[in-house]
Amino acid sequence: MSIKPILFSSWSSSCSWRVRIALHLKDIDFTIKPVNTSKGEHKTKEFQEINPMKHVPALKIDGKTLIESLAIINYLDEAFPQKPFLPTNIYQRAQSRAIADVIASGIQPLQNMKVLKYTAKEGESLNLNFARHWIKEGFESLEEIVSSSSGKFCVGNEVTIADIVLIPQVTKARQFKIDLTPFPTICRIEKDLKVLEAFHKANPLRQPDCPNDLTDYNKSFFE
Ligand SMILES: N[C@@H](CCC(=O)N[C@@H](CS)C(=O)NCC(=O)O)C(=O)O
Repeated sequence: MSIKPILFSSWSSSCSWRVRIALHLKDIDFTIKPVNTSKGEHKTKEFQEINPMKHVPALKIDGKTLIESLAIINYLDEAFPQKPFLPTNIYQRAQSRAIADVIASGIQPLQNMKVLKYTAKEGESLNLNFARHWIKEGFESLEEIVSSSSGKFCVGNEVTIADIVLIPQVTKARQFKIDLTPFPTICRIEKDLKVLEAFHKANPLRQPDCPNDLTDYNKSFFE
């Protein structure tokens, strides 16, 4: 890898956050190119050439542009096999992928800004109840799944792709004001992951595009 990878990322986007965690876990030095989704920078013609889906993240690496956070994470795992994101046991590999998919396909798309704008009722800017409903339901399933798969982390005692995807989603749940007390296993795993260096570095509060006028209340979701 001759040129530093460039990550098109938005500080508070959960999907960008996943890729930042993965890059840090692999000790890859990268540059962040902030994309301000609140200002619609992901919808410009210029950005559409990078990601036709008009989503962050995207990663320029090895002379190519990659899109879709899970595909990017899997690319990184294949290109940099040290500290793998999947266990060696094939059943646990399937469990790790399943947890990542439950969040990436079953929860996050239903809280995405464009969905909440599109489903908003008259007088609302975002349909927050829609997001809350699906996050809560998703977490009920997720708690059951991780209760049987987890050791210290989501699957056994090593960090896997499931943990990479879990952390940003737990914060999103908090931002959407979901009561997390019915999900003790998820909360325990979150606590153990947050202290790891890669997770600390990838935190939205430590990103170059994190606004410097965030209130303590808004900061508290990420701490
Ligand atoms: N499946 C995609 C989803 C990406 C995605 O939804 N990104 C959000 C931020 S987390 C986004 O760019 N949303 C823009 C919008 O809703 O307009 C991935 O995993 O990369």
